[in-house]
Amino acid sequence: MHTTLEALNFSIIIQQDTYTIMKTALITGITGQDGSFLSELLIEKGYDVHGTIRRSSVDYRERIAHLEGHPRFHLHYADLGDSMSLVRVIGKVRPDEIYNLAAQSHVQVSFDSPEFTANIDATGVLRVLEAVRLCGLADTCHIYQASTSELYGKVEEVPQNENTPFHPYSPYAVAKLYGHWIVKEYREAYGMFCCSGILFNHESERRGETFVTRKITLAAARIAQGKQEKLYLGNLSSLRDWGYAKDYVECMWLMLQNDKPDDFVIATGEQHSVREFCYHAFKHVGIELEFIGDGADEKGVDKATGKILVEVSPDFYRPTDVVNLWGDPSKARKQLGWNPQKTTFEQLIKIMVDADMAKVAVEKAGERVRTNLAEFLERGIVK
Ligand code: NAP
Ligand code: F7E
Repeated sequence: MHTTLEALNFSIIIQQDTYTIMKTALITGITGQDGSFLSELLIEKGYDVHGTIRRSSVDYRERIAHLEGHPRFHLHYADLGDSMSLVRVIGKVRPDEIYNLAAQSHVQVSFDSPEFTANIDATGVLRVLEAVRLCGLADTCHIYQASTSELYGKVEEVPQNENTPFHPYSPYAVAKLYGHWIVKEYREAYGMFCCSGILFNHESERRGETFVTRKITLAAARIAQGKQEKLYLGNLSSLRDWGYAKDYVECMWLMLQNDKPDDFVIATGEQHSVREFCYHAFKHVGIELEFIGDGADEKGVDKATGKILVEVSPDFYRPTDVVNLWGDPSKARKQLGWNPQKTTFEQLIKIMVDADMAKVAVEKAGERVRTNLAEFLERGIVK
């Protein structure tokens, strides 16, 4: 079959007698933590980057504000719950690569909004795959699906690798399991180049403020600067394999450059508890915590002053909680040449705490009110 460059949607940039073929990528969920880092990476690699956004009553898109106006950065309205919007955008952009990062990504929230979560995180993936087929791109477009370590849920093996059985343990994980399997199905049924990255928790200074790591680093910064009294958390013994989001988006890209589509575990290979994360975050702002007591009575006490700074609130307990995630990234290291240990656990905490110390230092009174409200909403105190 004869394929023209135009049909492949390639653009050529000619610069001082050299030329490069510019690829086009479409990122769903571009406003999120990963979407923002991935946009930066792809722009740096010379891609034309398109992303989908949703209409919001607040127009400021904090994580990508610095990219808006860049000549190779474009935004389009689309929603994973709306097939027509996806067909329209994919048909218009005709991407070489799609990174499907859009999702209702909060596990706790999935217990409150299970149907919405299923519609976006499960059926939404199917909508993207079908849109690619309908637009005639099934043979050319490489697709990345944001799968998750939550699929292992009530874990059946430690550490977890690509062959570990799944046991999803929240509405979020059950929805993501559908997404994972439908990607595999389209790969086998239609020969499409689609891959799932089974990513373990990855964090950053851009992480949403109600995920546990960011909640801790913000609280440590506020407590250190006298702007917050106490931090309330749920299960302190929960274990996670936490990496740096900036390192993980690199692996998403590597998967789509591979010679065959496949699924990969992306993790650091190191495990820590919520308690440990807390200890190191506070230590970085000059407060040494000592944890005393058990379960809901456990407290984090400032060793120097005896003040209780961390308390457990059962409001943050989940109906079913995933408590033992630990990934084995050997396959990604060997086959993709990815380095799982680029940013260490302590370096990650330092990056996050330093950013939050700077943010809190210039925080205005109004911004604090917003934070407190977010905390109350998460604890179910304000309905
Ligand atoms: P995030 O910060 O919560 O970003 C989620 C993105 O999805 C946002 O851009 C959000 O848009 C968008 N979105 C939500 N509902 C949508 C809808 N109905 N239609 C279109 N877009 C929608 O999440 P993240 O941490 O960057 O994670 C990216 C992806 O990886 C998600 O699929 C997540 O489930 C998965 N994942 C994350 C981790 C992790 O540790 N971060 C680990 C494994 C897998 P708005 O800004 O408009 O809300
Ligand atoms: O919880 C415990 C909580 O909300 C981590 C998402 O990106 O990673 C993320 O999901 C652990 C859980 O992340 C609080 O019970 C204790 O055991 O930070 P989290 P998550 O649920 O692991 C996966 C891989 C994804 O795919 C998701 O999209 O920490 N925990 N106390 C708490 N969690 C929160 N949020 N708040 C607390 O106060």
